[in-house]
Amino acid sequence: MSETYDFLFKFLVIGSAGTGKSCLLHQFIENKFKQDSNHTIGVEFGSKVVNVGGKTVKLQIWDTAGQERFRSVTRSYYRGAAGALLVYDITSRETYNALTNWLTDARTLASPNIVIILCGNKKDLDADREVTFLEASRFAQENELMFLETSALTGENVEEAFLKCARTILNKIESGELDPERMGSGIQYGGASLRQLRQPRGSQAQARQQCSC
Ligand SMILES: Nc1nc2c(ncn2[C@@H]2O[C@H](COP(=O)(O)OP(=O)(O)O)[C@@H](O)[C@H]2O)c(=O)[nH]1
Ligand SMILES: [Mg+2]
Repeated sequence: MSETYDFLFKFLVIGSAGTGKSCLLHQFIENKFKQDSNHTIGVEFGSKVVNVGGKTVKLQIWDTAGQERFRSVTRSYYRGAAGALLVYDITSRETYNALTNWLTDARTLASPNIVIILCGNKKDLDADREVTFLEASRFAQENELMFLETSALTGENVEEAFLKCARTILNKIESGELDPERMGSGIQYGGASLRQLRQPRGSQAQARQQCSC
């Protein structure tokens, strides 16, 4: 299977309980709104192969599986993540106020280089809005986050959020800012790119020549 993609990125979905993290993951993977959002405790996990800038990337996405309800999201959950969706609910200032804590955890427990996109979810509930777009975009700018308002209900900007984050990671790999080989980078090579690495423009032939003399 790994033959079919160039890279694998580990992603997290973080933010306060009830912001719509599980629904965002479900909408991205299944292309539909998850109606019965039962708060099961266990591992919630999804993966999807996407095309980003001509590369095939497998996104391996971890959901908190309800742990955030007990303020006990574990270190092992964060370990080795390349990207994260940091979610608040635009109709709940409380979930917006909690962002700083989530951000600190992500940067200390995952990696200081983790690429994060801030998602103001429940965009469809504009009438009940407690946090303006402008306020959140300032917060995003100050904290070097990308930012989108999303709706797991209508699907608006859901795929865009995951793709934007993946594209940024890919750009950082290509510019050398991120090293996929660093321990805990959250990035793995798939079979497609390994084939290219094994045969980089005639260098194998060169290596063989050197060996034989
Ligand atoms: N109107 C609306 N409701 C949403 C949206 N996303 C999630 N919900 C609802 O918000 C509640 C919490 O969603 P859930 O995904 O379980 O949140 P989590 O605790 O962050 O995983 C559920 O009742 C969902 O139906 C959205 O984009 N719009
Ligand atoms: Mg959930």
